[in-house]
Amino acid sequence: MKRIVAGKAFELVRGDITRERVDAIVNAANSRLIPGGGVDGAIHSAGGPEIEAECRKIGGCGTGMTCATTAGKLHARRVLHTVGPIWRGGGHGEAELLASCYRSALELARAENLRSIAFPSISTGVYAYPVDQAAAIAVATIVAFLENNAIPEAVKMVLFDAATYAAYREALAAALPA
Ligand code: AR6
Repeated sequence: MKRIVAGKAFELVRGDITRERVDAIVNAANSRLIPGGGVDGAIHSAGGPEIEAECRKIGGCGTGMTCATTAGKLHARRVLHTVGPIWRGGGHGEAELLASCYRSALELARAENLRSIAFPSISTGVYAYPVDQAAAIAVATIVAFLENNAIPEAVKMVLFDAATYAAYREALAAALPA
């Protein structure tokens, strides 16, 4: 599913983000930037040890914030590690922190002139954020950024399973009817 927002592409696809050829691949990391499971584990195992070495040097990243490293062996220039909130019922600032993940990653991409970027569904795996709510926040934040900024020019959300893809498709259809 694809939409054009202020001349820029916003696309949802199903797949494995480690296979993307883009300027920036976003990782759903943890605040210590220590390789974990899920998409984080997949990115480190496909990207090789250089990514972990840079993560170690950085030392950590706050929730809602994004830090950049090399992309190692991935077909990308940079990995942008963003730290999603752990779902604790919704009353602990989770929505604003999740929006901040997408915004800070997009701001870093703009600052580093990274023109294409791929996101996974941040926080909806191990961190247990309800996917319908997370999808609405992700879509709204990305659309607002594309409306107000020239770079990145292409944003792709790479969604691993059918239920996650369906949630994002509904959110995008609601935000931007065809
Ligand atoms: N490509 C795209 N999406 C993927 C891939 C992949 N290769 N693998 C899994 N997903 P999660 P979180 C999806 O748990 O909830 C780690 O241990 C997955 O199906 O990876 O933000 C970190 O170190 C789900 O839809 O991230 C942190 O400790 C989505 O990616 C913690 O998990 C996010 O699931 C972060 O948890």
